[in-house]
Amino acid sequence: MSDLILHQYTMSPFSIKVMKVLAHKGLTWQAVAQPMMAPKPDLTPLTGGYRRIPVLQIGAHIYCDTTLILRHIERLHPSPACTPAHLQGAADIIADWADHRMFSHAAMPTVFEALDVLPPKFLEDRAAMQPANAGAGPSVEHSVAQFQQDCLLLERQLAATPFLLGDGFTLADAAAFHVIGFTGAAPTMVKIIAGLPKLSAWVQRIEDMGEGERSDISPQQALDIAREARPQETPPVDAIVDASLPVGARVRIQPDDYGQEVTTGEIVWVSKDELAVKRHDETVGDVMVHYPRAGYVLTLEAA
Ligand SMILES: N[C@@H](CCC(=O)N[C@@H](CS)C(=O)NCC(=O)O)C(=O)O
Repeated sequence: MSDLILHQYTMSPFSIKVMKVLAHKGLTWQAVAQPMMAPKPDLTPLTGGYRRIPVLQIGAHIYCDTTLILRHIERLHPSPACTPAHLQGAADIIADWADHRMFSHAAMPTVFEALDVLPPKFLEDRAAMQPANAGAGPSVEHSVAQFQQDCLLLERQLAATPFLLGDGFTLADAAAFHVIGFTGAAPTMVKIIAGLPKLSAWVQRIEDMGEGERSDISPQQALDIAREARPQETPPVDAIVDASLPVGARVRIQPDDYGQEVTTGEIVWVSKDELAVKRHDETVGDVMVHYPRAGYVLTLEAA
């Protein structure tokens, strides 16, 4: 039985990003179905507030955000590598573009065209995830036009190489694919992709990869696993001393883009790109929650 537990839901594009890497590595993993909308009473005991999906659980360790989830899976299962070392920086930069820029162009038009397959109140739930000063944002028409431009960039690269960074699948493909795959319920977006032959063939290649060796467990089983495990507090070899985030201090962690629910915990260790905090929850006991530093506002609480 694998100890990788992915909290996800079927229509979650960011979960697909992780699943494609699990497939590439041929890994066995367990899926827990979480709700598409808040509240998430079987998730927040683990995260302490963070509501976004997916979340990776390994015993009493909780990993938030796909950037960190995939980095951690790579540490645990380095072979086969998701991305060759000489392409890692480029893949990270493309993934950041896909996760933020391309996703922001795809999200609104897709959701508006797929409303009949989404739960009632979905729009209210997603509107509440935006920061108060977010404003109305661009029109649907503008977002579609920008998504088309994004697809042209991908088509140009895929005319030269079968995958975005050459002959093999990398993180760049996982990230771009999850956005493209998400638009599959929206006829306007499907038409854009269908008009681009190299992109369409690449979509099919990645769909054919599957999702690794998946089995499903219940949210309660996942909570039981966390409660019965103990977090390992030994810092990793790349832990650093950072005067702005001292070990033992209490810190508030908040996404800087959307879904800004706050997690609070005691700092156990920090590295240049990750933070691990300890929390106690009455349902699951002691857990350690891990965040990437990129994309998160970290604020020390007054002592
Ligand atoms: N930066 C985050 C973004 C995750 C994200 O936006 N996930 C979507 C689902 S695919 C989400 O959480 N939507 C709101 C929700 O599920 O409550 C990551 O890479 O994990």
